[in-house]
Amino acid sequence: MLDELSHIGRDPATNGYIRDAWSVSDLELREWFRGEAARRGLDLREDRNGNLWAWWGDPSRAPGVATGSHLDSVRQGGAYDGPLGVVSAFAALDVLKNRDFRPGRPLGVACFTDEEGARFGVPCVGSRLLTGVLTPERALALTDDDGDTLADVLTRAGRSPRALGRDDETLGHVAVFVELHVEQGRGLVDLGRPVGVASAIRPHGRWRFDFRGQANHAGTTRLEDRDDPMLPFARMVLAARESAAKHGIVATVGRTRVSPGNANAVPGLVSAWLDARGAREEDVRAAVAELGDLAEGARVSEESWTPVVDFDVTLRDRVAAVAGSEEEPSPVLPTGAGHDAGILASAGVPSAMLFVRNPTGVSHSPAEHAERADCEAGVVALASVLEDLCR
Ligand code: HGY
Ligand code: MN
Ligand code: MN
Repeated sequence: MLDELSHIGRDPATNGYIRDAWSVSDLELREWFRGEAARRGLDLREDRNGNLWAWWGDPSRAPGVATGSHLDSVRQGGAYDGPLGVVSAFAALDVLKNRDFRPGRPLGVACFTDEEGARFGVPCVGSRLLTGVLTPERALALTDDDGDTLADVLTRAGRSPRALGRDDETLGHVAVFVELHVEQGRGLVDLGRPVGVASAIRPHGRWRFDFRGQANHAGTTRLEDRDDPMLPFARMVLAARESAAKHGIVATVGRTRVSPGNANAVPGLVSAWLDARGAREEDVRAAVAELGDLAEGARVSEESWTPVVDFDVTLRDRVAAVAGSEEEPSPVLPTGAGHDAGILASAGVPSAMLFVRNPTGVSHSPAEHAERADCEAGVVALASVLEDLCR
């Protein structure tokens, strides 16, 4: 299945993936999902927010066990972040069907829309709308670099923008959610283990900084006459690294937009997005506040915030014992990466995550990789976890 997906949205120059939400590639990936569900005779539903659910059994009769992830990617992302969880979900169902397993409760495969927020800037749009932590009004007004709003894009994709919103009926279908994901870090490779279980998702957020100046000629404007926004922007980037080190967090500026972007002119506006994450919310907030103070005159707006997620301990330990063994449970480790499972957990849906070893730990890069044997170990572990939860 990973091979079947490998050509969709791949940039031949880099082997990186560009799979923006609701792009042609995303629509192709959604068609692939529908085909896989149909091949297995699963009952496919697209919920009001565009998330896909493929059920074995009817969750409206009794809440079921759902497993899955996302298919969209960051720009120039890797092949595993997201798709590994969706592919492993279908593969785990195949393992159970081949064992003539009859689930005691409905078993579903989920594919959340727009997890990365690569196009509209907010991560986990599908799960945040589903759980109500993102309002339809805010979501529909989100705008991409071409000036298209999510409302425009949904309409073009044949969806109704007015349908968006918290979806208690769909939430009610999910008694427990398990997301398998390639590890985005070196925890498992350093432990020498193929599969792990998430203990927590560290708090993290995204802030937009707008530095305004005065556009002017690069050759004829004296230095003392300049109001160049590139300078406070540059100071903020360097200060972000210092502040992160001081507060024991991580801070990244990976996206900027210089307007109008002439090589021979002082820019009028520099926008920069700060991604800051840490073990403790107060450390992240303190670092961002410092940067806001330093960037006086800049407009700073919080684009998304995800509080700490501590996964349900009983479920976590049950999953670790089943994914590993009673004698040697799978290792339990935190992550600095956000996931739909974290959004569901924060909304009160018992959730767990399985990680599959990433030999280099590299992610959000074409270099992201997972060994086939580890991917298969992940499927076997997920199948055992689903079997246990479906009793
Ligand atoms: O950015 C994240 O933490 C996740 O990969 N969406
Ligand atoms: Mn990601
Ligand atoms: Mn992901």
